[in-house]
Amino acid sequence: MTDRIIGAEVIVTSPGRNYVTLKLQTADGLVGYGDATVNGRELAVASYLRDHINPLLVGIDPAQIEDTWQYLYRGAYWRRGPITMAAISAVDLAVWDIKGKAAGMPVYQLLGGAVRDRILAYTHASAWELPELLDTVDARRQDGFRAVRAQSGVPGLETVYGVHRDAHDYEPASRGTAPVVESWDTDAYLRHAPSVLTAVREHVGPELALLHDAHHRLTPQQAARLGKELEPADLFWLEDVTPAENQDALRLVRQHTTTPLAIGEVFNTIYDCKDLITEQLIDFIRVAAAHAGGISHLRKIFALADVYQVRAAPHGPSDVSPVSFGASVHLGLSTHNFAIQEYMGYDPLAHEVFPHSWSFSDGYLHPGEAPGLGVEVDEQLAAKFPYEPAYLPVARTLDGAMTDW
Ligand code: GCO
Ligand code: MG
Repeated sequence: MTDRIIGAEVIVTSPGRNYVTLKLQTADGLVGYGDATVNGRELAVASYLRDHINPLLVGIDPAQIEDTWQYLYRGAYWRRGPITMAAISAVDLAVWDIKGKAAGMPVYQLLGGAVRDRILAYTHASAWELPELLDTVDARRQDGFRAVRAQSGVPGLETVYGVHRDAHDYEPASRGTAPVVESWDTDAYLRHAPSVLTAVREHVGPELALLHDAHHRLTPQQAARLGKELEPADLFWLEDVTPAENQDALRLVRQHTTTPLAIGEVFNTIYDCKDLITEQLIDFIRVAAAHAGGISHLRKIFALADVYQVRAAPHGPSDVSPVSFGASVHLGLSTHNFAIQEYMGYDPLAHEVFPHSWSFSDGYLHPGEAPGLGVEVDEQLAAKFPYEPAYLPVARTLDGAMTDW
């Protein structure tokens, strides 16, 4: 029996980049943390929590996780959407954290216990030119990774998603009061990407799991062509080929290629992906614990996916905080159809502000044995890094029209 919630607070901090964290406190002194970060729209979720949710949480029983989720989801009347669902996710993660701490158990134990010893992770390798990209992939393998996402520049373009011209690290959001404008030309990309990925495959040999992200930019026909042309590169997956709103597109893509397809980082409920799963139009579902309703809702999505041999592979960029990243790793250890976890990595300051029991070694992740989610917040340190306005880029085609970033 856990005591009721007596305090709910939002912590906005920027150790390297902005994060929104919900902190819940119980009458018996337990503290639970949840992540509500939506990259480039952070303060909207902070306000949703502060102004509309936190006042409702004081007095509730945090042990009633599912009821709390239903209360916030059904009770809003205005359902779904990234801001609402990020706020619900944060509450869900915080009450799972409290339940684990009250039980003295890591959350993966509450979810049914371990079904594997460790979770395969993939990271990013990016460089503008192919020789540097091959070096970067090699460096990631030296770091222990057995799965790597490769992104390169495109001749004729100044800026491209997933890669900075002069750096081998990639962080999409930039601080400032307006988004950076990137350029895009699908034809130039389609002429170049297959040769780059095939060259990476030749360089690394057959075993390394190789991934690539098209970041929602292609038409169904272009996506089908790319999938087909990438078959010799034997990708682990091709990600987000078409904009997430056009789910019918995946039908056409599927008919033309055996390249495995992954989608879902911008989805926020099971309703965004149920047809993709039940019609077996995708191979991997990439919903994140911070954005799609927390552990409680991800479990439902993954259970549906399991029936159709679709595997779970949550989004794990630097813009989901170490809190929800930890939650994802607990799910990974306890979910049978969990395939792989994206691990883009964090600024060293983020590791300090959010000390965590989860760990990476030899290409694999483990949530650790600390009770709850195993991620704490050093609030004194967090206070030293106040929010800084930052935006994701936008993109325009060469004729100047807005396009999908
Ligand atoms: C990924 C993603 C990210 C997103 C970012 C937006 O696969 O990791 O596409 O790089 O662009 O999370 O905030
Ligand atoms: Mg992606």
